[in-house]
Amino acid sequence: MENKIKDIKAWQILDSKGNPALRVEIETYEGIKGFASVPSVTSKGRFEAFELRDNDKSVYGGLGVLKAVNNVKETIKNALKDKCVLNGYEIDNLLVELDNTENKSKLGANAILGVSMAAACCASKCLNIPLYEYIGGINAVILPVPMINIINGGAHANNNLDFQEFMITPVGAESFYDAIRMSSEIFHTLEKNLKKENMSTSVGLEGGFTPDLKTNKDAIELILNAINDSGYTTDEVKICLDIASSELYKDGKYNFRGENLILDKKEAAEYFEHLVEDYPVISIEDGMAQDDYDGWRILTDKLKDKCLLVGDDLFVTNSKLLKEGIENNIANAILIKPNQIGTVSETIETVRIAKNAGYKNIISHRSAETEDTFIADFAVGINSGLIKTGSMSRSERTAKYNRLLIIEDELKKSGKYMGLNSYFKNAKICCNKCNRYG
Ligand code: 2PG
Ligand code: MG
Repeated sequence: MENKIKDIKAWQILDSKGNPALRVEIETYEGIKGFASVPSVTSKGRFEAFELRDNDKSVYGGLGVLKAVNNVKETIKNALKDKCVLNGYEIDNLLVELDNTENKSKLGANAILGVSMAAACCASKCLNIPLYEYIGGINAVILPVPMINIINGGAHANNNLDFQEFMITPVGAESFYDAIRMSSEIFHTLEKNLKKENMSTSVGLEGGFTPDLKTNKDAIELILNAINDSGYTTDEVKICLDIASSELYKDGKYNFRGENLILDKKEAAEYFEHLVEDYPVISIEDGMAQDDYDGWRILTDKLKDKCLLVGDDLFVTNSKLLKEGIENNIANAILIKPNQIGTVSETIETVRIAKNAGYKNIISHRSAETEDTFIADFAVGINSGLIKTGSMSRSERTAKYNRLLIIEDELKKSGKYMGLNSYFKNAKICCNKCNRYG
């Protein structure tokens, strides 16, 4: 019975927003166990895989996941018992077949992903190798450059900023260790600067500060000051933004409420073009709304050689939607969130398609996270080169960075931190005005 599944357990636990989430444990006959917890979301893409909630309003406001827990403990356990846990693809295929819906609405993508991740984790333990090595073999050596979200806005904060995430990315660091040190220093300088100005230092859902500011540009300026006051230059530390535009899009227009601007798609693309010209912004996520294909086309034509244009709500880690985007020359990068699609192997397939098309992939956390660190290993396992997993505060965020620090130490000399090359092939640092690379 070597490496065969004996038991699968599941629990309702809490995520970082204090809502129910799912934890799964898989055990083999040899007593080897793998665990995984599944994150959740605040600003959901329209075509994300289905997250099964109990919808009983009298309990946890309807957000319980006991139906998903039961699906794991009964239907899924019955189907996977005695299967070899080392065969991740076979397990994932079985889960997809068992559900047999387009969006995993029968068993729930949370139930399915929990089992898929726990199986990968259990398999790595059976083989006595780290999870990243199970996923990527000896080829898994690239430490991702982090995008660290130090100011939160939009649906992730209770302030008046429209953009959801203002991130720093330490492209000039020499190692992941250095990247974390630099980012932590900048985060604390920003905190000091906010205090000096009597501004709030409360943090939002992803651990970034949530000051009330007049404009999105004010937030960028605050970050630039913090970079400078920490002794770094904008050659070493760049800026990434998640606009989460689907939240701002109404009747064909983009509403930047804080700035009193209502822009059509062409004007919105010009607005972003100016941001890239005026600031060291090297990545814009969801610059246009998930339904605004024309807007995406205009934005891609304008900025594809200057900046990463990342599809999150646009692609929802779905290989079909990504292929459509590639065929239509939309965006040049994809955000990868395993729970948007529902199994580890489908996530890997989407990454493979992105890489073949020359699209960068960024492994991402969710706004409602747990202490699970699967995505840290996953980022190294698939050599993604880029990760975004929140700020330098809140343990559910730092847990992933902490795991990467340990992975870097384990990999020793074979580990590689690619800096700006993770963003742009053969990147050369150039002047901040034109921001052209490659
Ligand atoms: C995003 C994510 C993570 P959410 O929009 O990229 O930062 O947020 O989980 O709310 O989709
Ligand atoms: Mg996003």
